Amino acid sequence: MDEEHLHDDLRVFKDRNIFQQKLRSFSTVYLLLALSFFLIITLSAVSLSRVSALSSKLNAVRTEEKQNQNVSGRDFLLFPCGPDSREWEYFDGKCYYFSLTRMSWHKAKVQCEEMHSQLAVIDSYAKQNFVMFRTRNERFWIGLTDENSEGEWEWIDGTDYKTTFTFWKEGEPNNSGNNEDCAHLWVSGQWNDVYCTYECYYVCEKPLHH
Ligand SMILES: *[C@@H]1O[C@H](CO)[C@@H](O)[C@H](O)[C@H]1NC(C)=O
Ligand SMILES: CC(=O)N[C@H]1CO[C@H](CO)[C@@H](O)[C@@H]1O
Ligand SMILES: [Ca+2]
Ligand SMILES: [Ca+2]
Repeated sequence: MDEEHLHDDLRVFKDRNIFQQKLRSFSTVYLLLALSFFLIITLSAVSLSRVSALSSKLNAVRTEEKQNQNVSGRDFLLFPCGPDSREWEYFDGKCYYFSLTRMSWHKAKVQCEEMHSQLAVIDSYAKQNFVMFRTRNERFWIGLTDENSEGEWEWIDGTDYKTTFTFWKEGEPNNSGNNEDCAHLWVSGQWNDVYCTYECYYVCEKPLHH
């Protein structure tokens, strides 16, 4: 009897021991789980803060770039035809060049073309007004000729002469000596025809490019 009781006790003890062991292994698993969870949280927090640090750095670089652009943008507002070229003046969406040297109409035409422009086509009073204010009473070639057919004036860009603004001096064009086929601004900015090999200043124009 006594021995049997002892055996029972031993069994209970064994069972409890197994239970405790199981419990211990369970808690190890839980501990590991908790640890990895904590690790994941920490890692993601670290990477999140890194990402935000990076993005704020990126933003700083971007605003710096924007500020740089602003400076050149402001220059561009002040000098739409380019801050580096004082020769080109802005008027109504275009850039104008008033030459400092004199030459024949054909040479002037080529000079304008070499600067990616053309001899000015004066197709409105506003444009005439702007150009003649700049040229004063000096003679300046414009892009108008009747070389192809006497008396049939043509703008070099194909603008229709017959339906467009004109500003001839009274009595002009007179084709003096049967040899006046190129037009220039004359006294008070009024137009005159003169022989094309005459040497005078010239006005070029080009569209406003960036
Ligand atoms: C014709 O035009 C020329 C300039 O091109 C001028 O010198 C001359 O006086 C004009 N002739 C007449 C008759 O108006
Ligand atoms: C990006 C850029 O064009 N930056 C310019 C801003 O303006 C300054 C001064 O005008 C120039 O030196 C930069 O090159
Ligand atoms: Ca003529
Ligand atoms: Ca004339």
